[in-house]
Amino acid sequence: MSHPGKILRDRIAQTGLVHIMATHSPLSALLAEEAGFDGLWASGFELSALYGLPDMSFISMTQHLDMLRAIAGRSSLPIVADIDTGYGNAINVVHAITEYERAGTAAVVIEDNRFPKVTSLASDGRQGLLDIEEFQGKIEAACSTREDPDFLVIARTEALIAGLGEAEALKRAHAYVEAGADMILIHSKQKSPAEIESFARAWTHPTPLVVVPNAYPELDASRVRELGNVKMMIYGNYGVRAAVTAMQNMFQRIIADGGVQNVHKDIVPVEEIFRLQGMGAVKDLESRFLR
Ligand code: SPV
Ligand code: MG
Repeated sequence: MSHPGKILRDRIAQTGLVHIMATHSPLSALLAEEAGFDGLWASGFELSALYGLPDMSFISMTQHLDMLRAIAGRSSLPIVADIDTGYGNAINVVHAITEYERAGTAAVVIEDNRFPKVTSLASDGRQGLLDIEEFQGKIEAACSTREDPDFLVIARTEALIAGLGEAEALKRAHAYVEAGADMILIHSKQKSPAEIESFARAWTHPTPLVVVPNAYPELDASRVRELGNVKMMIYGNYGVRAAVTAMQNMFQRIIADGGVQNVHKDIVPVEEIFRLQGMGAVKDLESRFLR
C-alpha cells in the first residue's frame, strides 16, 4: 500500500518548498505530473468551474470524491484535497476524512468558513467565519479520524479574506495549530502579496505555511523562499484558466473560419491524446489476449 501522506511529507523535507498544481480531471493531473509538479490540488474552484457552476458548495462531496478517485487512478502524485468547510460540522468532517483517506489522498485543506462557503476571490464575497472553538473541533475531528499519522491536515483561515485583519488571522492560526493542524494555509484576495508576506513574517511558530498565489501572482517561488516558513505553493486555478483560454480561442477561430482547416496545425495531434490515454498499453493487451 502506498502512503501518499509520507510521499508528500518527504517531498517537502527534500525540497523545502513543494509546487502543487490545481487539477479538475485525470487528464489535467497527467499534464501536471509530466510538467514536473510535486503534487496535485483537487481544487473545489476548478471542479465547480468544470460543471459550469460557481464555487459555493454546489459540488457535493460525492462529486468531488469521484473525481479525486479518478485522478488518483491515473496519477502517482500526492493529492492535496480541497474539502472546503468539510461539508458540514465536525461530524461531517469525520466522515469526509474517512472517505478522502480511503480514496488515496495525501492531505486535506479545511477552511474556517461557514457552510455553505462562497469563493474567496470574489471582490464582494460574503464571508462568515466559524467561531474559533467550533473550527478547532473540526481540526481535532480530522486529526483523530486519520488512520495514517502522515496524512496531513491543513487548516485554512479566511480571516484576511473576511477583512478581519492580521491579528485575528494569527490568533486563528495559533488556535488551529493547537487543535492539531500540520500546516496553516493563509489566503488573501488583495492584488498585492503584501498582506501574505506580512502574515508570514509575523508567523514565528514552527508549523509551516501554505500559500495560494491566485490574486497576487507576483508572489513567486523566490519571494516565497525568502519568507522561510512557507513550504507549499498551490497554483489554484491555472489549469482551468489555461483550458478556457485555449478553448475560447480555438472555438472562436473555427466559427470564424467556417471549419477546422486552419486550426488543426495549432493543436496537438490526436496521437498525443492516444499517448495520454495510454493507448500503447491497450495495443499490447490486444496482441496478448484478443484471439
Ligand atoms: C480552490 O482552488 O478551490 C481554492 C483556491 O480554494 S481559491 O479559489 O483561490 O480560494
Ligand atoms: Mg477551494
